[in-house]
Amino acid sequence: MSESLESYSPILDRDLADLAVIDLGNLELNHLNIEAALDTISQAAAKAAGTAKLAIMLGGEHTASLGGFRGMKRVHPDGVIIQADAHLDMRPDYEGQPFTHATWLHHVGEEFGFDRIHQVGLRSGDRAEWRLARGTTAWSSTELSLPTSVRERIEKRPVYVSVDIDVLDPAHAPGTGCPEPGGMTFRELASFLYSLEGLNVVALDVMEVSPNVDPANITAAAAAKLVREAILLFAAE
Ligand SMILES: [Mn+2]
Repeated sequence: MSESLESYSPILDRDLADLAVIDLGNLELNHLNIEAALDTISQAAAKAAGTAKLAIMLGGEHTASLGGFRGMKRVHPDGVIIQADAHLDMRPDYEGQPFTHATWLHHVGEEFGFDRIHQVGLRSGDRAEWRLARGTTAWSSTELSLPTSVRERIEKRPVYVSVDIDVLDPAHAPGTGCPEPGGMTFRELASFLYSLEGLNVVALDVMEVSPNVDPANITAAAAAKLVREAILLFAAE
């Protein structure tokens, strides 16, 4: 979808043509078990976070974000995460599996501390997840915004932003595994992204984009534009 997208952002008045953008290619994960796949993702994320001003991952199953955050933390031990998602993803296990799109953030909390976690745009999860989120995370909200007090606590700490495309309303992103009504418009999500300017965002992923269930390519178009704006926002001076 990026081929049909302009490299210039009129809102930011910046152009991808002025930046060095490197595609590190796809990760071959299909033959790996989940632990090995997460290790592969983590190594790639550490390499990207260690060399680029902004490391980006595109997916794909949201479990991969656990590997992405692990890799980013190797380079930036003080890093925190901001997740924009319809779902809390905080179950301790899901259908008997420890590592899934519904549990990956629980692992982030257990491995690095639940106080590293900031969640926005939430509107789905079971009662235990909501209790855990409300009791332990730095911020968990149904709103797509971060209060000033939360921003001030993050200060200049390195930030990993994880966007589940299902934070958008299914009307704006129908091509995803778990569409959840009552979501955001693309403009609202872009505005949230712009609101993060000034934070030290060093890594970002956009996950759960499934073009195969979206014949109109609305979802991929949204993801591509969001990534362009993110690059121009956080990687350009
Ligand atoms: Mn989700």
